[in-house]
Amino acid sequence: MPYTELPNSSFLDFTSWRSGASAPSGGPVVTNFTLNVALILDRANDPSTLLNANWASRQKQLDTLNDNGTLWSTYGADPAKYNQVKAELAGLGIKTVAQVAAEHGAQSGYISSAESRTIWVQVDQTNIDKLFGPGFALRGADNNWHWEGNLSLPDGWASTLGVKGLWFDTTNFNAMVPTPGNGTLVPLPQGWQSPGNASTSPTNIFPQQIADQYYNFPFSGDLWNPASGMAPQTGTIGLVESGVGAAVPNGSFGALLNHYRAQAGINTPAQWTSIALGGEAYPTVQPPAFNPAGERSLDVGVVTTINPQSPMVLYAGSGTAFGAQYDTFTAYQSSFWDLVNNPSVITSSFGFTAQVTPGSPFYFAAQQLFIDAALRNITVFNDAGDGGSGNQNGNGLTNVGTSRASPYAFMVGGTAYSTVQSALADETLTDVVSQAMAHDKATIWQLMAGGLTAMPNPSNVSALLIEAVWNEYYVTGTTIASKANGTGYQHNNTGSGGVDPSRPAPWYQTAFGLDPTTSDPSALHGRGVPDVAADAGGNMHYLVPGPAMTALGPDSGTSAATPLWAALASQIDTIFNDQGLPNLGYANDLFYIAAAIAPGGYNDVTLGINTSSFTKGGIYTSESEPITPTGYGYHAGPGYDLVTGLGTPNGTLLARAVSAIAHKQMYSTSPAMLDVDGSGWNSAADQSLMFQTMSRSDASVHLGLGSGALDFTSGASGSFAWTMRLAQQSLQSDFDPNLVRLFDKYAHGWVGQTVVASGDSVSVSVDGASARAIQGLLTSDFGFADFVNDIAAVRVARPVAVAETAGGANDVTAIVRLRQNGENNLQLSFYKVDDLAGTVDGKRPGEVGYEAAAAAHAYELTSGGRSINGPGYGNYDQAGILKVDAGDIIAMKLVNTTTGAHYWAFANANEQVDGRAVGHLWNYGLNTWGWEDQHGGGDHDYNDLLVQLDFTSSAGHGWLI
Ligand SMILES: [Ca+2]
Ligand SMILES: [Ca+2]
Ligand SMILES: [Ca+2]
Repeated sequence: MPYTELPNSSFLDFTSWRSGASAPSGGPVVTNFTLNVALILDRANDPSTLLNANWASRQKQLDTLNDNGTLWSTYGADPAKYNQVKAELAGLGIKTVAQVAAEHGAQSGYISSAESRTIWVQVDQTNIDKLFGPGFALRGADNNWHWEGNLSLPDGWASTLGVKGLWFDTTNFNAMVPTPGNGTLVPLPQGWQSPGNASTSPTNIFPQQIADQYYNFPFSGDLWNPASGMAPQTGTIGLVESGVGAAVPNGSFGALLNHYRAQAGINTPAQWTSIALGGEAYPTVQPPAFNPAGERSLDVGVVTTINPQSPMVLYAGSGTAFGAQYDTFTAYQSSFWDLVNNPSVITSSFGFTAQVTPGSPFYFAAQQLFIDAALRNITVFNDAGDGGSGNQNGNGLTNVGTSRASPYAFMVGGTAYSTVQSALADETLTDVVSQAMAHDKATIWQLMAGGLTAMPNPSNVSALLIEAVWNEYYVTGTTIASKANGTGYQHNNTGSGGVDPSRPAPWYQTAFGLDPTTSDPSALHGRGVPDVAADAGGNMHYLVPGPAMTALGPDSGTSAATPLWAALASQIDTIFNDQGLPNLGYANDLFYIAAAIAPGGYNDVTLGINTSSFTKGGIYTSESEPITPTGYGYHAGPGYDLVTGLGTPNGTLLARAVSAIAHKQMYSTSPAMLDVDGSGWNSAADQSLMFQTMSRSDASVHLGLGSGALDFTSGASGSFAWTMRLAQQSLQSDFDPNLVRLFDKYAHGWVGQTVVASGDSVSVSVDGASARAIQGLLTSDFGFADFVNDIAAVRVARPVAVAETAGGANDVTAIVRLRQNGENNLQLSFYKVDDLAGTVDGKRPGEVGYEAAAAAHAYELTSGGRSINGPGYGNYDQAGILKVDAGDIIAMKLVNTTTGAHYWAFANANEQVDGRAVGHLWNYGLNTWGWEDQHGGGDHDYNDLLVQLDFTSSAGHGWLI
């Protein structure tokens, strides 16, 4: 039989992309082995159009395909081709692993089906050349095999039958790097390599305390505690636990799990099951060797305490029966294709062959694996890894695990969370702590972006102070050794993160304005990793069971951050279902849109690095081996960064944001603010638009609006002019009024406003230089877009809210959140307008009779009457607007009852100063605005009364109110 060579299928293509190692050659032929191989077929149809549609459209398409029963005949393998490959395998005398197992009256732990496009087969020394071509042989020593050249397959298998992917279930194909390598030494500073991980008083608490107290998860208190009878039934979470499953050396896993839950205050039994058809086993390894059982116990501990009502399914993968070696690929497949338990969320802290060459059959296998999860509507969380910028791969470059960095999975990085108590005992935080305790404004400003909600105070020991990159590397002389475990660059001490140059940045990163580029000399572009992050050790650890599910102790790693995020996604699924929405499924784009329109949903990590690139050989020592640090890495910074992604969660604010986005995509037909075409942005409606200017110095703003223009000069923004993140954070009831008042009276620039016609072009330039709406595609659906150049940012925004209600329902209660940062007495009312220009009963804003028309259409409030009083200087209050219908356009009016002045959201209804109508409103993102309560714009701080309208949280049980 003739064979065809597969391009890019060398041993190094499977194990060692970008390693710089020479291809292995020679060595004895392995003469006695069993190897299980996955043959992976192409899909019958290309799912790109479905996957590239927005979230709601994907959900609708999947719903239709599932209802028709055609999802897998469309996007699985062509059954005829699949069966043809099986027939030809039989002709070659190659058995599937399922056949081998059946001969023993058993089932294997593998997934083989036309839907999964996978056929797991077994070969040995007698027939491996029938699969991979005449003369093919495995070579090498025990446990360290290789092959020479490329693989081949029988003619037509790749080209006609679509066998495009291959994977191996073996631990005998190992990654290679040159020894010694030729990296250029970049000497390391002595001591701690990154701040915020050195506390002598770390916080060790149960995972649900971390989720509740520090990440504000939606289900806490009675909604968390199963004994209350009020805790919602959260969905099934799948845990990838390759090989180990639920194995324990002594006792029963279930009893030990329930004992741990009781220690954590959960007095109901866990629901759990283990899927391990090929067996599960308790490994015997000595620290610091990686113990998969410890990983398992960490995952289980985090999930079962944060979501005590979520059934857990542990996936051991192929196990060890019938030649299996429980490669994590097999455990992922078990979890994605579990049609019995149907987990809606999967978490994996287990990796597989990381450095896989793009364009290889191995890359195809891994890439398509995660598309299966997206098509099964499963949300996948993968740990970014614990090896820093080098990802424990000694090629001298920065690396991420390319095989698992799917755009259809969330990659989770690691931070180190410091309470006040931990920070006070951390020598690397001395400066920031003393500045914070002295209430230094610049320091507190940065800490608030990181989620600080209480004024720093040495006696408030358990409050958040700062969250930094998780990085426990410590250098003494030329020895790199974590103080906790003595290990260095080749072990688990800092969050991995960087750029996956094997694939382009996904559209949601590009639309977010990112162009992730490796910091090593190759400067390659690609997918940024991670997407999100959470506490992974350093100054805060998770109290979880040990490897044997017995001794309670602190543990950490991105392996802890990942199940924490999975638990949050499961809570959001529960809320979505309660609000009539489907599960999140593949939802990375929703979470990037949330970051663009509702950044208060994330704590921005801005401190720390993950540098750990290296080559083998040299004068430094890591794990008793000589290495050469090469100094390439990534640092946290404002906004998205390549160590902590979008940041760590403010779970409740994030859930509110993704709920609003999901309902909007699913049910709203109202126009975006701006549309984009080849020539630029255009107004998508007749509408009143505000033009808010933020700049470091005076700026001349020129707006091109159709055939007209609007020009104005804006003053410099104050150092602490409010950001949309702070405005949204301040609209939490427990946000400290002292923080609010500390940052009062910092001016914004000028806000211009005019009515723009549908179809009019909208362009912005500042000081003669054009500005780009970098995130406009993500934000314009939600009523604003920021045009940015080197000089200034001009936010184009609507002054009104469009009621995009849950399920598109009428007659709902909209939640109103208020925070006051003005000293006068204020009163706010809401009224329904007829169009986006603010017209009421034919009266335009500022026309005679407008005030009476607006009053006639004022909404009734849950607090009684048709206006609500400001809560007082620094304070918070919450109310509801009654009888809001889907699509209502809602405008606001502010009365300063101290001065008697009335202000409108439409500048031309307000006073004029120097011939210019004064804008009194400022947009702070998703249905959030701030008022300026003084004549002429006063101090221009636009935070005298912050107002947020929330149209979806009252749906269902109202868990997000
Ligand atoms: Ca950041
Ligand atoms: Ca003011
Ligand atoms: Ca103010």
